Amino acid sequence: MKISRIELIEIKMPLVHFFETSFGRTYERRIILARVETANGAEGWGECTAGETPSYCEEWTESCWAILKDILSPMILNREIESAAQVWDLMRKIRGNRMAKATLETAIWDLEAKQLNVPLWKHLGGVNREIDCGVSIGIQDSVEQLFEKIQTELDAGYKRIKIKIAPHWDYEVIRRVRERFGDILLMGDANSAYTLEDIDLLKSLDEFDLMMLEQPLAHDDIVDHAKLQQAIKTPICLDEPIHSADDARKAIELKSGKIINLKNGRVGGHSESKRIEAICRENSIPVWCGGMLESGIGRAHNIAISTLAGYTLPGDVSASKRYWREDIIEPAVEVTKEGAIIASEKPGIGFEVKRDRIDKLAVRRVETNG
Ligand code: OSB
Ligand code: MG
Repeated sequence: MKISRIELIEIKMPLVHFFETSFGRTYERRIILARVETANGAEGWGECTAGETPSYCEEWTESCWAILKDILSPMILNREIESAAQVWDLMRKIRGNRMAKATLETAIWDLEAKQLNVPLWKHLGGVNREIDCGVSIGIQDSVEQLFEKIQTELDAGYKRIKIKIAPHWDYEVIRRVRERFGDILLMGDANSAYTLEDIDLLKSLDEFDLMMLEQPLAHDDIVDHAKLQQAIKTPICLDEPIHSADDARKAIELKSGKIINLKNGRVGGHSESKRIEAICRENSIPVWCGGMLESGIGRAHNIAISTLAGYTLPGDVSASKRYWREDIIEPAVEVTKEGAIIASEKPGIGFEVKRDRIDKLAVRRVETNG
């Protein structure tokens, strides 16, 4: 296939409720969408998962816009592309910038699946049409507010609750959540808010039987995490430092953690997610699909990749209405009363993209063709 047109569109969408992590609060998302098109009019959509500031990682909306527009789009445009699986290699000369790369890479996977007239999840090698869902609940203004949110999600059927933690919002909050909700599947995500100096506090969390503790230490560390894992019972789940299959291999070798939160954007797209899933499966390391407050397009890609065999734990991929008053896809992503999402049997990402809504939300647009 040949991509003859690439459209980048940035949209602005307010979240229905702010989302707070140890690195800050988000009220409104700035999301870059990519639409790739072939000469015969076939299209595919991808979403950039970078945040509004370089806080979760170095990439952010502005850096991704620049690199997508000036560097990556020209590398893809009018090139003979054998398959979506090869797109990663076409961008190999550019270091890092994986969220930007994933935007185009996933769009081309969608396009290819549509051309083959198969659902993307099947095209990626998925085996479980039904995926288990959990939720990620940000830091709240009060524990009562957190209780309310947890109750809402449990009532909706979600199978596991993740709460964000930070030094002002950890031991006592988790203790009260356990006391109030009993033995629900519960985990904490620190987004790198601690260091090894906090080892006593991190050890003390063992008493709560958390399903896992996500990314307690530095965003770029897998060495201290190995030391910490030796010292605590709670399984460590790595998020931020795993960018590639090689990173996953090294973390497994070092025993830096027992679980990986696998995010498409962070690793550069579906092809790298597939490689990481395979390595983790071979080593009996469970993976689950994380989220980056995606709009419907990124969410649909997350659903598709979550159907692979190695994604054995409930992920952070949940219903559109938890984030958006009105999503940019149709139907919106819904979760069953049993806390599952059923992947669509329609071709590609399996959802209709609401172009009108995207145009209404758009704050800038650029097109590369030739
Ligand atoms: O660490 O998993 C994370 C959101 C933004 C940045 C980092 C993270 C998150 C989430 C939200 O936990 C997951 C979601 O609901 O999309
Ligand atoms: Mg995380």
